[in-house]
Amino acid sequence: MQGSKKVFTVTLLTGAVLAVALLAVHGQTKPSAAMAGATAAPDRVAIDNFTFTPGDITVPAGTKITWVNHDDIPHTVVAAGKFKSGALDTNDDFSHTFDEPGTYEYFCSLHPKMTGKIVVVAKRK
Ligand SMILES: [Cu+2]
Repeated sequence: MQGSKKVFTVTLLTGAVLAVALLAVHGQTKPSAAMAGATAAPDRVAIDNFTFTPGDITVPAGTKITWVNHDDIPHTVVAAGKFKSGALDTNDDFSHTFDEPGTYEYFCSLHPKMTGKIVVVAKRK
């Protein structure tokens, strides 16, 4: 009797350890999957130190991109014939929704060396 009770206890303990191990593995996969989802569709471009960051992003059609000026001088966001912001002062933002797939190169009309690119791909089903 005493012997079988011990075996039963050990079995329970092993089960508990396995359950914890499984939970730990499961718990680790969840945040990384969420992070992959977050990086797959960036929708903000910071303007910082005369640079668009990220300068080159790929998004699915229908994505609304928002630029925010973090510099203490004005910048603009211009893609000839496609979209054009006014002068953005510090912390001002400008948004444009990209419905059509294509490559959109843009620049700052006040500092034409500042350039960036948005690549819009067909929406995944
Ligand atoms: Cu500028």
